[in-house]
Amino acid sequence: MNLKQKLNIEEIRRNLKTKWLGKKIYYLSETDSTNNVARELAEQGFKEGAIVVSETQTRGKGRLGRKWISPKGGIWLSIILKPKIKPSELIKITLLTAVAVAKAIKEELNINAEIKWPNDVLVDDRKVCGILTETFSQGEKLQYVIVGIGINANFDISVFPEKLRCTATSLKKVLGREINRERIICSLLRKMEFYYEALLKGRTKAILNEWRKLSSMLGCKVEISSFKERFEGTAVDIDDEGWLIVRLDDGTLQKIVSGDVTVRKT
Ligand code: BT5
Repeated sequence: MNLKQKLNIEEIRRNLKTKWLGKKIYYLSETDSTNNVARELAEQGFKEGAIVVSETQTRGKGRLGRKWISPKGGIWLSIILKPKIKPSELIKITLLTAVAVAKAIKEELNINAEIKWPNDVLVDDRKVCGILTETFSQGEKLQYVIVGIGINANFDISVFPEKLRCTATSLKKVLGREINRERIICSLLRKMEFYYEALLKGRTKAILNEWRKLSSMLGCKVEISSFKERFEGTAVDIDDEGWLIVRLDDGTLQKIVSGDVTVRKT
């Protein structure tokens, strides 16, 4: 990798307009998973708002033990948070992160980014970002939350296995040029701080409304697959808790608390 391709952490520090988020940046050129490093740092007592960013990950993690492909040129970043919220509210952290990512992409790059419940950001109907929220508790008490954000930024999608090339994309592919990763990171962290503070102040409704505006799936036919079951319906809305509401073909409404969603746009 030449020097130009490396993240300029000084530039991020200079341009970051947050109060507390990202004020401590732990930078690595390679690691297994930034979420794992962030966890170690949280265990060592690193404060809320510290972030870990790596040029590449050798064992990037998706949900449910899935693999996240993390070549050089991407944005692989984890944030330590210590929210005083109920475990049932954690989904809202994933949702507000998706809002922050989608807005940062839209505003900085002038392209359309949409959110797919619960943890994807899409461009041109393909996944450009995934979010992995992991929580660590002691007994009943939530100790900290690690929010992992993976954005396919400056690499060609030829690095993906063939199957993924139909469902995933990169910002470089969409724009036909490399983007300024530092700017995206600064914008994303600023928005993340804003929406996270809104959550702590109880302004959930405003966050969920932003989510609705950015969602590509409400009103669409969806297929839901979870551990136990697989079914089809129409995505109607998210409720006040952030769970997805699906209308089944027999008219009944079902609340989805976890699972994978495939959107059928036709
Ligand atoms: C996610 O899981 O979408 C969460 C991804 C979180 C990645 C970040 S990177 C920084 C931090 N450190 C980590 O170790 N993780 C976080 P899920 O919804 O389960 O999606 C995983 C699935 O997406 C895989 O099974 C593949 O099908 C697909 N996939 C893998 N790599 C991808 C990529 N780079 N872009 C798009 N899709 C990908």
